[in-house]
Formats: sequence, C-alpha cells, structure tokens
Amino acid sequence: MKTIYIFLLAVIVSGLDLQAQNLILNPGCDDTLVDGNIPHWQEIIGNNWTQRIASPDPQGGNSYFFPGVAATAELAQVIDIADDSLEIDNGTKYYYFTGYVRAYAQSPPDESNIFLQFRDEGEALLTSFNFGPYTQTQIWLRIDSALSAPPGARKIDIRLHSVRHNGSNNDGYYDELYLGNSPLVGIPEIKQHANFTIYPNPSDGSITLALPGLFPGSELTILNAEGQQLVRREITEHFTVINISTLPPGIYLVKLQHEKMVEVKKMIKK
Ligand SMILES: [Ca+2]
Ligand SMILES: [Ca+2]
Repeated sequence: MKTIYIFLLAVIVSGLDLQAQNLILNPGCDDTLVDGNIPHWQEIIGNNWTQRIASPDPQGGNSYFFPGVAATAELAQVIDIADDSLEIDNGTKYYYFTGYVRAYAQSPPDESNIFLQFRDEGEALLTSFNFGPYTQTQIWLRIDSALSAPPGARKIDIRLHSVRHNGSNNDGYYDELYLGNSPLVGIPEIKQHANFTIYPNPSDGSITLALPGLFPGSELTILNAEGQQLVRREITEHFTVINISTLPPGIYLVKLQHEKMVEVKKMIKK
C-alpha cells in the first residue's frame, strides 16, 4: 500500500514539473541581486537594470525587471537548445513563450519589447520573433506565443528591450517570463478555469469551442506560430463554431481570456 502511494505521488509531482519546466533562469527577476546586477541576465544596452518592487506591484513574486534611467535599455539571456537539435533540424520543434509586460502610467508611456532570437552554433541570427512595442499601463499584459524553431538553431537569445518616452526613468517593465516545451496553461494567480474543449482537433474545416460555464466578456483568439492573431471573437454561447478553413496547415494556439482567467490550448490545422 505504501509503495503504491509513493508511486502515485511521484507521478503527480513529475507531471507538475513537466508542465512548469521553464528554460529561463530567474524568469521573474526575484533572485537576489549580486553586486547590484540581476543574476543570469546580461546588460546589452544601459547599465542600470535592477529590481523594482512597487508602483505598480509585481505580477508575481516580490519584484520585476526595471531598466532604470537609460533612454534605451536591453537585457539578455541566452538559452542553449542544442539538445533539441534533431527535432529542430527536422523543422518540427516548437517552443512556447509567455511573459507579462507593463508601463508606468504617464502620457506618452514608455514601451516594452521582447525579442526572441534564434541563433545558430556560431551565434548568427536565424529568426527573430519580435513582440511589441507594448505600452499597457493599467494591467500586466500577458503575451503568449508558439515559436517554430528554424533548422540549425542552437540558442535562443531573449532580449528585453525598453524605450523611454517620458520622465527620467525608463518604465518598460517585465515579469513572470516563461519559455518551455509545452504551452503554459495554468498560472497560480488565476482562480477560475473555463475548462474549454475544442473539437475536432486536428481539423481541416471548422472547430467547435465548447464551454461548460460562460464568463461575460470572454474573448477567443487564435495565434499562429509567429504569435500573430489570426482570429478574434467574443464568446457568448456554450458552443461556438469557428471556421478555420482559410488558415494554412500547422500548429496554432487557441486562447480564451477574460479578466480573471486565461486558458490556452494547442490546435492542429490539417
Ligand atoms: Ca517577479
Ligand atoms: Ca518614464
């Protein structure tokens, strides 16, 4: 009996671990500063990158990435993905990115950008997925994307790039970054879950989104591997049919979002 109990616990723990496996080190800027510097990150532009703890509050943990005073500021972390080279060179490897951005409430606000640069063994740039500029000041804006790794890629160079438009501080902020092998579906702050399903999946013509409970103001978006929004729809019914016949074959993310919940599922278009 004891053996079974331990085995089940191990399965549950490893399942959680797999879901939460984050390739980014110090992803929420919560590690203690070392000699005034943010551990695991390098200052590419500007030398004032630090932790900020309030105004606004962090999305997660005790602090978030703050560029300081430099008019343009860029912070980087390089992730080695050489272990995935077989899948990458076959053209079948996807990585999933989630991050939160926000700016200080001033007009015009400063801006945040996130560049995810795939580089080869010699560090040559193969593809850059660029997100931004973002100037959202009222909430932490969540960004989700699936990234198709270009053949030959061995490194992902993540760049946080902020531009100051107002005042003495550069206020393009970042928090709770995630890069992994599966979409980040649940996040701890979210209390409610829609538990939506999509069928058929894979599909070649249309999909049905089934939702057990309705959340007023829910919005559905379908994103391609480059993070572009291709479909955007308000969801007001338990069952919604969406025509995807014009989308090229491939992997997409279906995101359902309202103010208290974000859920993301993978969809394959045949
Ligand atoms: Ca944080
Ligand atoms: Ca500012």
